[in-house]
Amino acid sequence: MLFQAYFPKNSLKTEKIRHLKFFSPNFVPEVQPSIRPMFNLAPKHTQLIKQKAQELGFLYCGVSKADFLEEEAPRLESWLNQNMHGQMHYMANHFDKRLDPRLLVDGAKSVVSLLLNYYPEEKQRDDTFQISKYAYGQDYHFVIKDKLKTLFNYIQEEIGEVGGRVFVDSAPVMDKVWAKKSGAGWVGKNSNLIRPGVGSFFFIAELILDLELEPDGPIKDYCGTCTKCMDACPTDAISAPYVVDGSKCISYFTIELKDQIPQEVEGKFGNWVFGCDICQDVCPWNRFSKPHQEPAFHPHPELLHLSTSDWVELTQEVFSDIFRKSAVKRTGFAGLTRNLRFVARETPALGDHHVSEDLV
Ligand code: B12
Ligand code: SF4
Ligand code: SF4
Repeated sequence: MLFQAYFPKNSLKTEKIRHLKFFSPNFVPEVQPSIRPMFNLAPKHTQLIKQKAQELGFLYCGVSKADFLEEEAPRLESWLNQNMHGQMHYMANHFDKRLDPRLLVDGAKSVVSLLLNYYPEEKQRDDTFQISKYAYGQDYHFVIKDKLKTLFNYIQEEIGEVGGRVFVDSAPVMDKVWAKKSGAGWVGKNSNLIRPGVGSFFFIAELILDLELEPDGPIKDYCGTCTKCMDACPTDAISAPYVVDGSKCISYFTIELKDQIPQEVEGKFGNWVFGCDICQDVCPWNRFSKPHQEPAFHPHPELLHLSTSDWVELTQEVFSDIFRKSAVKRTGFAGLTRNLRFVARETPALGDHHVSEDLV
């Protein structure tokens, strides 16, 4: 028997090692490289995690080695130096941690990247104010965090004492970069992660673990000569292929900016009042989008049918009811009405609906 060859039965020392180390999940015996693969548990553990992630409804689960993001460091630095984060001051914090997961989790060895589809079966009517599809249902932070915790608990039950943390947009982690490294897709010219045969309407989350796993490799970039997203962006926020100037993006103005929306972008928002999906809607890869199967992401039934005048007459009460658990609460009622006012004033071509003087 193989075990007996390394741990002769009547050795006291061996018995001690058996108890202390052998049953520890991270234990890799110090043997000759030619024999080591027999004890390499990384493939088995990786498989277990991927299988459970699929059961939990994630559309992809991939692994990368926790390491310093050398290629991204100068890009992030230049993005920040050009003030492309605008008033998103949190983006300038924790520069070192954002580039190295080992500074977030002691002894981190692997980053497990997970994708969760949010593409809705039914969309809002076209002739009214629009909110991004990602915000139709319940706030993804809570929905995904629950799933991540379930996955992490499962790992600890099945594999043993594994240290780590779960992340969904909740800490300085470069979600897209890790997902790209794990083979989930490529980062397109609109700077979103795109998965072949799926598109880009999904969230990204990760587990950073002190467990050795089998890394997946990145895939190729399939943008080719296409520039549809750059051509369609109404505020020229895609300042160069693969670079989004966050401070010029409609998503920033309508969700992140706390001040008044500046005059120079008046008339450029179309009918977007919370986020913007334009550079994803025009992306040819999103023709492959299929509706999600996540009940928590189903919209409040009233949301899909709100007309322009319903939006304009929105009260705090209706807002609280429709967006009770939604990410739209991030702007609050005051923020959303600021956006409605801005768009209603500058976009008269919203159909024949009368826009109330209250908002204009
Ligand atoms: C800040 C932020 C924003 C900001 C800034 C956007 C941005 N592109 O950074 C604003 C508010 C504008 C925003 C908008 C949106 N966001 Co956002 N956002 C984030 C956040 C918190 C950080 C992103 C980040 O690190 N930016 C910093 C810059 C430096 O990174 P970057 O854009 O990836 O820049 C890379 C490129 O510029 C590239 N690069 C630079 N030069 C060069 C040169 C070459 C040759 C190459 C190849 C690359 C390259 O390198 C940089 C570093 O990797 C992430 C969550 C997270 N923790 O990661 C979500 C996240 C990126 N957002 C997300 C979403 C869904 C959106 C919106 C679609 C929401 C909406 N509908 O309104 C829009 C999309 C806008 C867009 N086209 O990017 C998802 C993306 C999912 C996906 N499929 O990719 C994320 C991952 C949230 C999540 N956990 O799911 N977002
Ligand atoms: S989300 Fe809208 S504003 Fe932002 S980069 Fe894409 S198209 Fe431009
Ligand atoms: S629209 Fe074209 S260039 Fe832009 S992300 Fe999609 S494939 Fe790439």
